[in-house]
Amino acid sequence: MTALDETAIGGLGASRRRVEDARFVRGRGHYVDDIHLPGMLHMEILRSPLAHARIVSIDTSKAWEIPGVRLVLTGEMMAQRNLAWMPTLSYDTQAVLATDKVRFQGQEVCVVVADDPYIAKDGCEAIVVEYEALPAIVNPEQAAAPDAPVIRDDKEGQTDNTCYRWEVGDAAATERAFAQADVVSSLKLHYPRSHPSPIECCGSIADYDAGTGKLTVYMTTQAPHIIRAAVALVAELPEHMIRIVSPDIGGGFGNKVPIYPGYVAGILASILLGKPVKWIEDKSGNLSSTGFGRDMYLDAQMALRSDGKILAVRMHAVTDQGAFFADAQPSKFKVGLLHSAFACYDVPVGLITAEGQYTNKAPGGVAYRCSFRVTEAMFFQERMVAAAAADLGIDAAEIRRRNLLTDDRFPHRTAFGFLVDSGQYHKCLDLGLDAIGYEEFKRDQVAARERGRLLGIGISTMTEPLGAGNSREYDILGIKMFDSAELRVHMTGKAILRTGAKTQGQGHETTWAQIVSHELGIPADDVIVEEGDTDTAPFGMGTYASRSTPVAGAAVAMVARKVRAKARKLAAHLLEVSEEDVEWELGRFYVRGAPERGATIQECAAAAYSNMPDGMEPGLENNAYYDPPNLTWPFAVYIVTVEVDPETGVWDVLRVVAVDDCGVRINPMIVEGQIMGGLTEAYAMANMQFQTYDADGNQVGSNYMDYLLPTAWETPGFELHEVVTPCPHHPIGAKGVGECAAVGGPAAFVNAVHDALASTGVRNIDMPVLPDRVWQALQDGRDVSGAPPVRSDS
Ligand code: MCN
Ligand code: CUM
Repeated sequence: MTALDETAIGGLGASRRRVEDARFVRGRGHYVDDIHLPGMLHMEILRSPLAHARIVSIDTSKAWEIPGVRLVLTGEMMAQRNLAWMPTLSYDTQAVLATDKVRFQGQEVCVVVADDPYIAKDGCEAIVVEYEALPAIVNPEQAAAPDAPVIRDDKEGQTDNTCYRWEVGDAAATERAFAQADVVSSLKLHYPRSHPSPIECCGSIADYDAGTGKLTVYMTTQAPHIIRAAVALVAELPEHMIRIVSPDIGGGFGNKVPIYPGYVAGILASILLGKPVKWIEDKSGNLSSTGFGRDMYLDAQMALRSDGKILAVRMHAVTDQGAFFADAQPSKFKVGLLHSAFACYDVPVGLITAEGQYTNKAPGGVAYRCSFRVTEAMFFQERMVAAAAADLGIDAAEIRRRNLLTDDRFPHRTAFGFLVDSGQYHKCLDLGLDAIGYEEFKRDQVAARERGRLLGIGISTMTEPLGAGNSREYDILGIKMFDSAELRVHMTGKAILRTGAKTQGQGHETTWAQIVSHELGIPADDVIVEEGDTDTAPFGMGTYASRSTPVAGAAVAMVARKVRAKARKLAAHLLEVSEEDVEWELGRFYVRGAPERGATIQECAAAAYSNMPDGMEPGLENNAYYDPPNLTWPFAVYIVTVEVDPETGVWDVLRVVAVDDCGVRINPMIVEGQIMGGLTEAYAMANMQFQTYDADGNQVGSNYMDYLLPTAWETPGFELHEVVTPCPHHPIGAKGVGECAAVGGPAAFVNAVHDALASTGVRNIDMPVLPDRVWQALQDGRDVSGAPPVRSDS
């Protein structure tokens, strides 16, 4: 017997087919809405039609009269139980059901619980709410105006609409660097609101058992343990009597991290009625009230030497937070990890200032496929670099070559305090340029222009901090950010692995088993992976910010190593040698000097239950908590070519080349799937997804006729390339990847369109770069802003 073939058993590096797809592609997934409990009732939410209004009165009497209606809850009834407001993940408060005012269109005002969802909807329609309309604020500039109405007049001491101010960097050193600059390049832009819009909307079933006092909530959450802690604190229930179960999730993309009013109202309704209460959000509810990303304004300058060397950056960001500051982000950082901007470049000094404003819009700023505002950071960075190249008349690839960190610079401390672990940036860039045929395209572009055709090429190079914590710096609501895994090997060598993460489609059931396989030589098919049930899974902070591989994945490797250490003792016992004389190869221990004498991991497992040495604790299982020493820093190069039609402003994507370095790839096929998905979302944000507001605060884009999701028809093809720089501090050398393409992709598309318009003097067209905006820019030779309010007739 010799070591196993790792690829054959589905270990590290195997493009193993996704085990979850056996049920997903055959319609056998088990989502919240598939769960039917005996006696279950249904809840619907009445939402505000107005963006900003005082509530004069609420008359629910007609709803109570409808047969089948069991409960109508208003904000006032919630207030009697101290539940009208709930804490957010950013130390703010959010209305569960409105009491005093409504603060955005779509805000939750009442809920109705009934025998079926249709009766509940009828109940909502029978409620009469009298509103006294107030002026609506739909952008931070209006919010900051001296005479602006105070949106959050519920908050003691809040006299304006400012929600936070934050700053990082060295102001004095930045000033000095700007004074030395040959050229200062400026850019102003708006990263619009966008919405994760997962296929499955949010929902929950709260099931309070009055007999045992136990509350079980089945729900669509990416972070079950955080929800359990929050429910314990908000509802004042004992934590061990709360069980949160997150079954299959139909996509999360950050939308399922926050705590939504529907969950809270559903829990109270179940406690009051003593029955299970199901709430399943509809599409327009999801698109209008939950988890928006971005909505950030940038005003930036870059100090440059004439040869293209970046001397300093200054960025001022203003975030439109909507009515409640509900971002999920580490508590120290008020704009997430925006200060990861320029981490891949050699930028000696910089200053970032930021402020948030409350507006009459749904709570925004929640992460959408971005590790806490990193999407904005990288978009701003790459748009600024492109603008600087244009200002200096330097080629866009060349300016990156002159500023990207070289391999000998790692680990690199950035101007804003991060420690970037590793990378081969120049190799990635060269590979990408080569793949797209950069020089040749540039020549073609000139020739095409002479014939009146507008071709453009856009580059985006970026690194991303993935895998929060470490626990020294990262916490959410005071809970330190780490993760865990628990591994139990059964007598026959089969195993169950549980982690504190929660897959939403990323494929953890497939990939975690591969890590176990790599560490223990147990075939991946013999390892079942379970996540999402707080009664059985070990504590963890959940899946977002592409932290699962960096943190939970590391915990999987660590727990497998603990199990292997015990298996070694069992092997020594079976082989009748001392432990020091036992060697390991994949799947098997053997005697040093006598490799034919060995014990497989399965034989060790059997011995753990049937033949352990005297005095040894039986069983073969363990757990591991992993507190990462640093974030992991993947790197990517995205290059896009486009052709813009000067007559219509329509732009077509010609080619998309991606080079991703996410360290060691556990499952290359899954990694490629993640990159393709991310690029699709990047393209959608750049090209078509439009969520905005008119001057009255009416939402434009709360349905899929207006908010366009790309289908296979619109989505361009992607050409993927790989570089591997193992992460120096991760047990298997892996870095996160789940968000890279969505983070770095948008700038590549947008830079490409701007490159095509290079001769027109247009510096910026805001995303989505809609054809009418491009056309307008071409007509006027001027920038086009996409910031709200929009004309309501457009
Ligand atoms: N992986 C790998 N090798 C690596 C890195 C990752 O094989 N070096 C695999 C992982 O094992 C995992 C997948 O790739 O199966 C993504 O891993 P990771 O980068 O750790 O990201 P997470 O698992 O933490 O997923 C979160 C990330 C986020 S934050 C969003 S948003 C997003 C994304 O994943 N939402 C998704 N991708 C998604 N994909 C689907 N299908 N659905 C979502 O909701
Ligand atoms: Cu940034 S969206 Mo993901 O973190 O769930």
